[in-house]
Amino acid sequence: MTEPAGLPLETLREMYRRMVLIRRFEDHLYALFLQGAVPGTLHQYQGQEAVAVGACAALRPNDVIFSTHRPVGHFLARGSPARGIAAEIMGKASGCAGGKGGQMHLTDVSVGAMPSNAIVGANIPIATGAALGFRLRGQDRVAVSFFGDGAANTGAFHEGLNLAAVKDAPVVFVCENNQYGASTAITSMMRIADIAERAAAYGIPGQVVDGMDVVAVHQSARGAVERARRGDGPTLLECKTYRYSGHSRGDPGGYRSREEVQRWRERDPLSRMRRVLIEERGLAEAEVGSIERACQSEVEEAVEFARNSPEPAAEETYRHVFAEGH
Ligand SMILES: Cc1ncc(C[n+]2csc(CCOP(=O)(O)OP(=O)(O)O)c2C)c(N)n1
Ligand SMILES: [Mg+2]
Repeated sequence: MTEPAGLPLETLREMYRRMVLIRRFEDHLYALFLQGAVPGTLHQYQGQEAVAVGACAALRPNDVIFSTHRPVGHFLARGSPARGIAAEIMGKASGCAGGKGGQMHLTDVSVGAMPSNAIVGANIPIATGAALGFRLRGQDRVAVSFFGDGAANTGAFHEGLNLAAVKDAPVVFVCENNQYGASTAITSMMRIADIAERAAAYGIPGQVVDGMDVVAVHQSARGAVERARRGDGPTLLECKTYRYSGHSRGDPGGYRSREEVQRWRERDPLSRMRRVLIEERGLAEAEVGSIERACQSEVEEAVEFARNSPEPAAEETYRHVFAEGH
């Protein structure tokens, strides 16, 4: 574990809280999905919590994040309320996108969480464009693009990184290498061991990060965000991580061995942080327990809110399709 001594206890505690919130939220949604209460599918984030939380903790309120088909962790880490996310996933009018987006298209501009994009790799040039816009307007803001290992093989990745590099755009590319693009192992899709190496092709720094260690992610993200804010340009962070679930809810994950999943679970980011809080930072077990209970209540309350919310009205169907007032 990266030495957390430099970080205040309050920061560590809050990072732990957000990771627990994500885990409990995702576990609860899975149970609801099995009961048939969730329309569509789910792309879940259990196992990857340290990446979203470590990176988002390095941001200021007016920075922005761009997410993917797997956005729940990013949105909760950024501070988007669990209620609006739960309601969106259940297709309700009170959802953060009015129930029109569903699980893959969360949006909460009020916290700088831009509409998530389910087209693999597509947010990379978009985040670059947003960052370039900040720069041209002389704004002191940074954009973060989260994407997977699969996205690193799309054309958008290469175009986006190159454009960001030549323009010194204030963007941080956070590649969540969870070892698979759907059912395809990364080892059968790339000849290189580290995606971070690709940064060299664009003349920007690339760094491999332990994505199961929230402190490591946070420290690397802080460095990259500071560099971007200073005007020194983008960074590629490759966070090595793992998703415990299948790719989406219809996927039992039979292409992975039980031992492999177990090996990664032994490095669980929540258990690690829990140990640090109690054993290294002297937080009482009871206090950690109360953080966990509070997260559970927050999730249950959010789901109750979502369940009791109305469906969107039929007249809403064509609203937000075209820009209004132009
Ligand atoms: C351009 C495009 N191609 C294919 C898909 C179908 N698809 C959705 S998610 C996914 C795998 C993405 O893998 P990765 O980028 O590693 O993200 P992860 O699911 O592991 O988080 C694929 C192929 C898509 N949504 N967009
Ligand atoms: Mg992947």
